[in-house]
Amino acid sequence: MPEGQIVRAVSGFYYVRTPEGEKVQCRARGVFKKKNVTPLVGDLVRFDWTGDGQGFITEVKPRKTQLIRPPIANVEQAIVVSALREPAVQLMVLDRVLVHCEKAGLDVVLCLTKTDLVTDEEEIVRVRSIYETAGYPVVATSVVTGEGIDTVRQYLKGKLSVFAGQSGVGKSSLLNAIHPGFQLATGSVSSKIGRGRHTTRTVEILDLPDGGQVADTPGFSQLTFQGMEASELSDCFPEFRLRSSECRFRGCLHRNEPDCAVRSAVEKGEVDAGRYEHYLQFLQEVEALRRY
Ligand SMILES: Nc1nc2c(ncn2[C@@H]2O[C@H](COP(=O)(O)OP(=O)(O)OP(=O)(O)O)[C@@H](O)[C@H]2O)c(=O)[nH]1
Ligand SMILES: [Mg+2]
Ligand SMILES: [Zn+2]
Repeated sequence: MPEGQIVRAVSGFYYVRTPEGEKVQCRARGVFKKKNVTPLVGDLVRFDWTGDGQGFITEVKPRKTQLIRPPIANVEQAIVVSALREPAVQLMVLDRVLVHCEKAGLDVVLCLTKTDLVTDEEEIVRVRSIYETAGYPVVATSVVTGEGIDTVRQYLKGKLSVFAGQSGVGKSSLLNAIHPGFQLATGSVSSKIGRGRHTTRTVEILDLPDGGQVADTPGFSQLTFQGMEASELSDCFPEFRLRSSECRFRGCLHRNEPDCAVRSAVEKGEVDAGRYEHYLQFLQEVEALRRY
């Protein structure tokens, strides 16, 4: 039975790329709906030919990783994209995206875009240092000056990576700068509300000329912590994860517990106070979701 990878999904159709490079338009059998499995872009699947050059998916192979937003399977690395301007940096939104990528077990590279619009260099240094201290590689980029583009290109080599971030932060623009052959549509940012216009509508896996694959994805607006446990949340902050074995209590939530290594690191300025505040906010959200 032929096999391949779903590289794109549009209104009930899945585009499966075979090892020979053929793209086959497939439907998924009703059986997946019953099992409550929805095939995702990135899934490795088996399919049957339907006779008219199309196929139907009969089996989805076990996933190595799975991200809900954006919906994609089997990526190893997330390039989390956040603009410095237009839209302005929103660290709480950024931390939400990072938590979701950590929960999915992905390697993360943080990309701060549109440096050409920032006159205050200090601001870039400040944001960069927050996330480098947390343990993330950070690249500042501009498609106008070309800053950082080659660095991002290096991170993408030989892997399947997903570009994730809010609408308008410049994911598709960055991908076009990395490989002009992609010719992805890009959109303007509304000056009234400072948000993107959801130009990219589908998740799509693209091949890079130097090896590796990238998925461009639509920007999302809402990210909740549905299905997350309080204990999982603290592990989604790498700088907390690193210190939690030093807390007095196992399963410490780093809130009011005595002798908490995370809180003491916040007091010493070794863990960013803003990240810690966001954690406390997320923890409340997680607890509220579990109550209802
Ligand atoms: N000045 C400047 N503008 C940029 C840069 N990167 C992207 N833009 C602009 O930002 C706007 C949004 O870019 P897109 O690439 O469409 O953003 P996106 O993240 O793909 O947005 P969605 O597809 O809606 O999720 C466009 O007007 C781009 O020209 C940059 O480095 N500098
Ligand atoms: Mg886009
Ligand atoms: Zn603690």
